[in-house]
Amino acid sequence: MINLYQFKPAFGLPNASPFCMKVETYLRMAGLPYECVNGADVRKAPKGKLPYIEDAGQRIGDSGFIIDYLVQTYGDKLDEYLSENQRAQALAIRRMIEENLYWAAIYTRWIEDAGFALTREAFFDDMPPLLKQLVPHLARRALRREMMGHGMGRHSRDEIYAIGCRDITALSRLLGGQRYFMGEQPSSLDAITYAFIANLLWVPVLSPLLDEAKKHPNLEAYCQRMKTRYFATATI
Ligand SMILES: N[C@@H](CCC(=O)N[C@@H](CS)C(=O)NCC(=O)O)C(=O)O
Repeated sequence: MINLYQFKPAFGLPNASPFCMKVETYLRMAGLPYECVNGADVRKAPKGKLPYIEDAGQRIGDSGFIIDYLVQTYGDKLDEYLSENQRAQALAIRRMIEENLYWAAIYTRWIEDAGFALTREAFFDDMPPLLKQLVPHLARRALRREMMGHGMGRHSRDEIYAIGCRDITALSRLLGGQRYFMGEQPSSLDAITYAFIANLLWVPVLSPLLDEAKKHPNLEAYCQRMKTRYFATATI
């Protein structure tokens, strides 16, 4: 059995970490049996971040390496039909989402005061009182530093939202009227696009990113399609 170590579910989503939700979505799409270990300890993760998995005595960190491992071990159930060119396009879309849009989303949840109030409640509500006072602020400070290191944190609020909104518009154009991002058939890219778009659209954190996502009805319809197809049996 594959064990998926992740944060506890929040905001009514399978996971409020899009990287954790990406791996769970992939496991469901590929039809691989798994169990979630919610509320996992980040300090025990091989790369100091969640998600990670344990399978056949191995621990693998990083959502991308996890999917590589699953493909090598259990076969490429989702992407067999993709051409080399489509694989290259999927990689470019993935990088835009994970390495750029993600940081604009982090700004809405962790740096903006209103977003931070909701994030704090969602992630840390069950901590003992003293830790609940301290840990969210330490996490916020760490993310502020990471955002500076990445470069996104050096931009103004307006610039960050302009950058993020462009990515959302691009995603809507790339999807167009297709059922899935690579066409009429799902691919592993959909585990990423679904996890990240749902984490913008279906989270109560208000921001220009949410406003932009709502302007593109194909994104909402797409998330509903993915949820119905892969999470119909889930409690969340
Ligand atoms: N490249 C990693 C990114 C994972 C990641 O950023 N995880 C965040 C949550 S979304 C995390 O664990 N943060 C906790 C920390 O940095 O202490 C992946 O693809 O899994």
